[in-house]
Amino acid sequence: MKKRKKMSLKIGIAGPVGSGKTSLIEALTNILKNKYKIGIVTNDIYTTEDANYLKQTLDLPDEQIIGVETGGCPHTAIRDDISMNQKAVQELEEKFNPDIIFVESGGDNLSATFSYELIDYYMYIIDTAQGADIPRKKGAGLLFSDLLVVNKTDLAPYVGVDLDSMQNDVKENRKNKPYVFISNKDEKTLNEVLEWIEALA
Ligand SMILES: Nc1nc2c(ncn2[C@@H]2O[C@H](COP(=O)(O)OP(=O)(O)OP(=O)(O)O)[C@@H](O)[C@H]2O)c(=O)[nH]1
Ligand SMILES: [Mg+2]
Repeated sequence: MKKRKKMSLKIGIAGPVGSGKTSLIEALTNILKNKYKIGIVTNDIYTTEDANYLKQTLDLPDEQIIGVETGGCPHTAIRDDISMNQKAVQELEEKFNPDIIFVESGGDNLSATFSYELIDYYMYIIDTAQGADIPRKKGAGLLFSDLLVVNKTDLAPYVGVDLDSMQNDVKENRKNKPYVFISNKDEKTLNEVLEWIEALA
């Protein structure tokens, strides 16, 4: 394990419902866990479903995964009143001193963003099956996140999405900020996300 004297690197993952936030955390953790100590905080409105799923599928001690049940607007819990998430992050830091903590937002709409009081950097994840026009519709996460992830490229042909044209729209709206197109079903496409994380860790 890499030794860190400073606080954990906290990476937020926001994005619309079902875009692939939990699946991305699962895939990244499976690769990163051999080199870094990982902690995970998930947000769901009414349950701890995502945390329960990750506890079942990941080879991590259950205590390193905390499910926050926000009980209300998912924006609020990651941007305005971040106290529930801060408590979960602090618990992980005090007990395990993780190198990296992933904080998954509850599935939301295009206006979700993280407070930088809670995380150091955040990804915003959309997917091709939501339609090619999503990048043109903009939104704070899409424009300003530290990394934009366009997931489910494997589904593009089935939903009539032209990836080249979507890429042009993403490029135009992101200006100089980074973005990646990935498919969680194709592990090698995760490399750019891994490189982005490792450059910060
Ligand atoms: N075909 C395909 N399916 C994917 C991909 N990534 C995720 N999925 C599937 O999409 C569904 C939703 O993925 P999740 O990871 O649960 O999405 P999420 O953003 O965490 O969802 P919420 O937490 O409910 O907002 C699951 O059935 C995944 O298996 C991908 O790249 N390609
Ligand atoms: Mg999820």
